[in-house]
Amino acid sequence: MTSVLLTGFEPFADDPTNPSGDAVRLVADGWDGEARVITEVLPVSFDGAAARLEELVARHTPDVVIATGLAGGRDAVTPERVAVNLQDARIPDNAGAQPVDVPCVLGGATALFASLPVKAIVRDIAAGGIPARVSLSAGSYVCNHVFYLAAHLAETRPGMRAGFIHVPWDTAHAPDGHPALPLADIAAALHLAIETTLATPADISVPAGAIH
Ligand code: PCA
Repeated sequence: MTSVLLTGFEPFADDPTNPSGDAVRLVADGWDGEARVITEVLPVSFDGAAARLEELVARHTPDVVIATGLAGGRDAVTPERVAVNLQDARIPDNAGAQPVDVPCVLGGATALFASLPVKAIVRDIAAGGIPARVSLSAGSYVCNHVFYLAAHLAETRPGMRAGFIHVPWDTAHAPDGHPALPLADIAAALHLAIETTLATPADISVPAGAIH
């Protein structure tokens, strides 16, 4: 049976909740598809999240890994296209670590692409009435780190596809005046991302780049 590992994150910085972790729990509760979906909420810790991800991939040997996290301030669900081999933390992680200018994987490629069909995912989420667009930077904090490791693991595991989706704040917890989406929409978007990935072996070719 096809299996999908879907991860979110625990809260970090000033936020009491993290919509990625909350949405992943909702997806698990509502999943009725053919594939087996394994969900996990990762610690916001460079070392802790990486170790947990490696353990989960080794234990479950998923066909697809979709990691997700919060990008507070974004106004859309954003599948990430590129992971960079760089940890440069503006704030300490939840374990107190603040790596600066350290590679995610020593000797690894400078950057790795997602192997999810990011453009088809955006198309299908947007068709569901939820704002979505491809992102070309996952930053240099814990989310990028987990994304890079997932993409790195995918390189050594033929058949495994991996990527990352950043989500906005959820409406109930966004700071005043900031963009947000209802948690149910964020969960629906992640559900669609799984379905699209399973139905789309190769991404569609449509423009989704950015001029800046
Ligand atoms: N967002 C952070 C880390 C955890 C999360 O949900 C990030 O974008 O790196």
